[in-house]
Amino acid sequence: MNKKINTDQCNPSDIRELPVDPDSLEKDFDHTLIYHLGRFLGCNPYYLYETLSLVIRKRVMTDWRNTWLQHKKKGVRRAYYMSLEFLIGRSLGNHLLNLGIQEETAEAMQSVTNELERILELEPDAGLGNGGLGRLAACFMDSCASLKLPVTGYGIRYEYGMFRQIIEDGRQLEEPDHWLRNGNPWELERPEYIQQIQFGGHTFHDIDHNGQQRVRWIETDDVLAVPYDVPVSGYNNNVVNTLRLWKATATDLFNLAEFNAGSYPEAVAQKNDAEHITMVLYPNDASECGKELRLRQQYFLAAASLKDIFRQWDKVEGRNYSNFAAQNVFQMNDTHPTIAVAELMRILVDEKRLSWDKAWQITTRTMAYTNHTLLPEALERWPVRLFERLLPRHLEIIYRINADFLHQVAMRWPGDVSRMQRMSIIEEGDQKSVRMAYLAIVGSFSVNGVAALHSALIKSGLFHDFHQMWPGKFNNKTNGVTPRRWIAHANPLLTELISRTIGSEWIADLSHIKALNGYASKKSAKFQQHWHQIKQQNKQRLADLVEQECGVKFSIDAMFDVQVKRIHEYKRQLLNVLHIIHLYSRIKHGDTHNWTNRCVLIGGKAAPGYVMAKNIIKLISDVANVVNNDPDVGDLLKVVFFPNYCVSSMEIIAPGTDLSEQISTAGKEASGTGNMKFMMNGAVTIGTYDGANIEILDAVGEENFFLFGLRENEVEELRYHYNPQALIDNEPRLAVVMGLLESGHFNTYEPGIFNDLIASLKTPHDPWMTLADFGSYIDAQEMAAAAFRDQGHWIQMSIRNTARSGFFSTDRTISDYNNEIWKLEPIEVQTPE
Ligand code: 26Q
Repeated sequence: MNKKINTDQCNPSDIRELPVDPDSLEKDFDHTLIYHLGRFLGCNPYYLYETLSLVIRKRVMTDWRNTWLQHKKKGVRRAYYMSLEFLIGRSLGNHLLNLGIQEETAEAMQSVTNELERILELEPDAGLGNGGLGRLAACFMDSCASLKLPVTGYGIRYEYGMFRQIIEDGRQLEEPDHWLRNGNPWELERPEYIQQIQFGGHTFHDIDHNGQQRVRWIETDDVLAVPYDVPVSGYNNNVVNTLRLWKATATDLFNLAEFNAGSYPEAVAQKNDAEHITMVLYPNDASECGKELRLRQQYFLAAASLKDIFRQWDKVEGRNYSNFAAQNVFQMNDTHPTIAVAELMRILVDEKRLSWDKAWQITTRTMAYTNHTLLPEALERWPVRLFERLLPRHLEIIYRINADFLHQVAMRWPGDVSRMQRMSIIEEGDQKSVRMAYLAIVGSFSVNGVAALHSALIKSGLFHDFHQMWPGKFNNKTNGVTPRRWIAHANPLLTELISRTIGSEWIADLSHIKALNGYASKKSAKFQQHWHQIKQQNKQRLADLVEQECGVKFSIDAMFDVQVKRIHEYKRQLLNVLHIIHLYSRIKHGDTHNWTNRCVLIGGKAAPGYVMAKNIIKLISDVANVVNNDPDVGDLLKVVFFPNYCVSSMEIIAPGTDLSEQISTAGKEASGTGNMKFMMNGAVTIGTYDGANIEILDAVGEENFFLFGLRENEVEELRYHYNPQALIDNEPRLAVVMGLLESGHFNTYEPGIFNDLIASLKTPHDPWMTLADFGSYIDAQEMAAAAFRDQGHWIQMSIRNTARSGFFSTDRTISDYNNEIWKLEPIEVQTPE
């Protein structure tokens, strides 16, 4: 075979690295624009973005290819991050940073624009995720590449990502996010690796010619999975890892019966059905949805990814799986891909013909599960009836797994029937269902939570029985965020100051950022002045965005007080609103001595079916409306609901924030990661003792953090005698706030529209116990306001927050995953001559 066209034997030095000097980039830009896109300067500026992306994509190709060749060498242990969500955001700016060609590119683009920034803004966000869990997956991919670890991401290429949020008359409307409309220069379709995925049908048990039991899954409705690869560049290290996203299409085998019956269009229309599987991301981020299409998505991802891994394995190793567990590890991002446990068993037993025990050994040595929630209502359960119809073979496998498991439980706790019922993977009842979290725990060698408190609560509460059975399985991996996107890319001014002051090692190893501590004392007045100037510039950038999006003017001398995250009762945006109403009422009463001007920004999406969350948005908007238009208020207080909060808006919001709101009911927020982005950018946190806030507090010290509220154990204790009415009666500030809220003052046109919200605050059964924390929240806000008036001191707190954020880099998180779970060796990728 001609060596030049045999891509599998292609030698790294065969592919030349393309030049990255400004002159070459400019020439390639012109050439690509004209000869590839067939357009000219002066075209729609989107094409300039597309052209530049293609030019930069060519610059990652060599490293991408070389990294791939290194990873597929025999004997390289690899990890696979399986996630229904990868909330990537924009890519072009991130690649420029990682490749170290920001300046060269800006210079090359001089003849087109002197504001490269404007071109980068034309890239649509890849919003393939809901929130924290999806963004975490994206930060993990960045850190894996930057740490040179052979990790491949597997996900779904949703045609429509997270919906676009429009605010009309204070209410959320959802618009479809057709992010692929203009194509996606960052993906590479790989039809050569298509997989066929089965659904439905039934099982057929017989005996093979060796007298062995054999199960066939037959008469299924099949769908094709087409992989689209997205490059993930490491920071300054020649590594480019792969995120492989699957799209569903119809098999070319049309229904012949329909064909012959003359129903050609009906037969072709099946294509549509297949493509529905990857059409849209489910926008519920914390409740089970029980929809068949969702389970189809989950199985589609698990099956396509495992088949892809076996395709590669069989090519190199043949049908010998004795080393499979030594060389492969799957990290499941929550229970969403957990059907992979049953699918791996099916492949090993039914297709590869291993014994059940051998297969189970391999499965439980390769699977690892990360839990992201403590809310019991968010644990996924699927009706057994649905499994019977969609995945009949997997249901049999799950039953067998459960029988073996319950046998173990019975051996350990003889006669403890209630424990068996509690721990069973199958939940009995009028609607039998499969508890996916239990399947994940039983099928995995590692189960981790995402912050210290969360991991402790998993062991003592949610999964207590399982922890008793297998204490060694359970561990903590405190979340992080990537400092490349969240400081170096999002905050170029601060990046320049930090690097000029302590060198630039912090970008690749954030533990170096602690050197900034030395600049937080009185001696470093000059540095602090620079720090302040940069914060003011970032606040202006945010203020401009707020004016453009909300039509409200923020003055940068006010404190920028920000809460951005999904809208949820447990995250307690309502508590924030109560504080706003408290401030408003103080203004109306002339109680403004020692005042700190504030601009409050709240943003986030509500799940479309979550009525309460949508009401919260309406309340915030209505309160904002009254506050912003009251002449008595003026600059003392401004409030906005920021529409369509997403990754690219956070890149502007975090650097411009003074005060970061992390105010969930203690014990409910698994970790939080927005809290870390704010901290890195020098915001000070006001927060409860919850999730990773605790570790942030630990890192910065109480003097640089506004802590308030009940602890997790106090919340649980109070539940038995929670009396919100007594709190209102005994706390005049709260009585005033509730009075104003109940008076209809914030929406005189629609009396009673907030009755449900008010009732949720006042019921003794309020699970989030919002009013219990009101007093201490207001006190903490007062302290924050006072602290902000001493700007010199505030700046020092700000610097200390950034300086002590080193632990919250996903490089640290991923090192922990690797040292304790994955155990991969970093793989060097050399630059070719
Ligand atoms: C489940 C079933 C059907 C449809 C949708 C879902 C679904 C989708 C997304 C359920 C949950 C999610 C996302 C959860 C999430 O983002 N959790 C957050 O994860 C972060 C990263 O670990 C933590 O920091 C947050 O505390 C946690 O809330």
